[in-house]
Amino acid sequence: MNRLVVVSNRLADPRKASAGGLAVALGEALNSTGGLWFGWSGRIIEGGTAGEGDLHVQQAGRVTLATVDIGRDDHDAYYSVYSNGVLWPVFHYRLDLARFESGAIAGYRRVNQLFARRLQPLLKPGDAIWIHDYHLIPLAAELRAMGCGNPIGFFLHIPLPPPPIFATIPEHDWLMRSLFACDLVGFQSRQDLAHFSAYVVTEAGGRALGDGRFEAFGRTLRAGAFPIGIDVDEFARLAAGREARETFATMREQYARRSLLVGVDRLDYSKGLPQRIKAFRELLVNYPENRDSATLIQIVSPSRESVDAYADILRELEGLCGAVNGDFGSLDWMPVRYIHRTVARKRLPGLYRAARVGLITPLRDGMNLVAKEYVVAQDSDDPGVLVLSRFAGAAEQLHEALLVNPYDIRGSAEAIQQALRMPLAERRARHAALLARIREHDVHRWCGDFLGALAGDGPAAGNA
Ligand code: GDG
Repeated sequence: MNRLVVVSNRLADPRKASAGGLAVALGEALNSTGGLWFGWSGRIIEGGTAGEGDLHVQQAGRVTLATVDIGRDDHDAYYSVYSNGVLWPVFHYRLDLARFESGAIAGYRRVNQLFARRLQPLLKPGDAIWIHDYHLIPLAAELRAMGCGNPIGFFLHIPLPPPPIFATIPEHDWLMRSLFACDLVGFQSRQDLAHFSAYVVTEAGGRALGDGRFEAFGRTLRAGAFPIGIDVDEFARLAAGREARETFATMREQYARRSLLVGVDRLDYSKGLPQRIKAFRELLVNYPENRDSATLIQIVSPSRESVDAYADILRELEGLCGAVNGDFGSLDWMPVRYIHRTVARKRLPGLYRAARVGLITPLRDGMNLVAKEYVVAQDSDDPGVLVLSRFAGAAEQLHEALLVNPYDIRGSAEAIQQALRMPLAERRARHAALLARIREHDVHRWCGDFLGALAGDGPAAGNA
């Protein structure tokens, strides 16, 4: 197999277990080809020159890690304003939160050009290039403009909205045209793929040629749904480890008389956190038998704190949790334990396993890996129940979860009640079906399917 070159905004050292399943899977694919992983170094140069940044190259086993510094102004425009202030909210259907500031697009483009300029000299003929996510949509086009003829694939980790929403971005035409510089474009779900297809036909005047092939802007590419998975064996190993078992034992002891519900999310307005707290409150109101019993542990790991909308959601969440605890709590029962901190990865499976219900209710999510981790961490003989938003990409695969509309507070509370009361036989049957599908579509399959399609020997469509 040809050498693989992965490009993403951030890198992880694939040798470290804390890196998580995605980094491990990409690391394996890179390792097997002696590959190159390229991205931002994480370093911001105060007062740096626009469009400039030093390159650092280091070896991690057989994998070469190449990273670039970014100047302060470029970083603000590329990362905070355009990627996370325009693309992230619009792609998650949140036009109300988008900051369409003219000017930021220039910084976004400058950083993509800088990446292309630093990457191009490192490329060899025959390298397969795999670009990840919304920070780097124009990168393939910038590489092509420098004469790069290598196969290029792009995978979008977040949802692709339908054309009328996507077209609110002033530069939507340029973004899509840039994407057509790729040979293969991958999405998380069939719904995202359908939105891409609709855009090509209705906005770009292009054609769906069938068999995952699309023609627009004078080019042809292949596009498909490649639902990302987790590294099931790695996560099962973590679940069997000392830290996870300790966490499980502590939780079970502390909540022996109670039913635990768990939510684990990055702090983000796409994750439906206020709606989740409201649904939990509704449960306590409508089903009083859960008072002094049901306890929600909500882990919110800090994220993108420099972006204003994230500070707002944090304040709203703190207010809602405080009100539930104030209105319903007693001397020895706090209904919501809200923790705004990152929990060690080795402890997560123990927390998941101790919880009778996993509450994963984003308003919109590309996939949502926490849903899959929750299922894998369960005891098959006495598993908990997954309550999952129908608007997470994972819902296309995880039919046996209790699927909810997170905007429907009352309906979500009903589903939580159903989960808490679900008989053992039904829990086991649902869990077995979910686990089998998560295992079948794990992160290695995702990686293999995408790279197979890029090499031209696999279908361009996923098969969730
Ligand atoms: C994007 C897309 C898509 C969370 N809190 C803690 C922690 N986590 C870990 C989870 C999980 C990961 O972070 C989160 O992954 P998600 O998939 O849920 O969400 P995003 O971060 O938004 O990821 C998403 C994904 O890309 C992959 O394509 O599924 O739709 O938005 O692994 O376990 N890990 C630790 N402590 C925490 O407190 N250690």
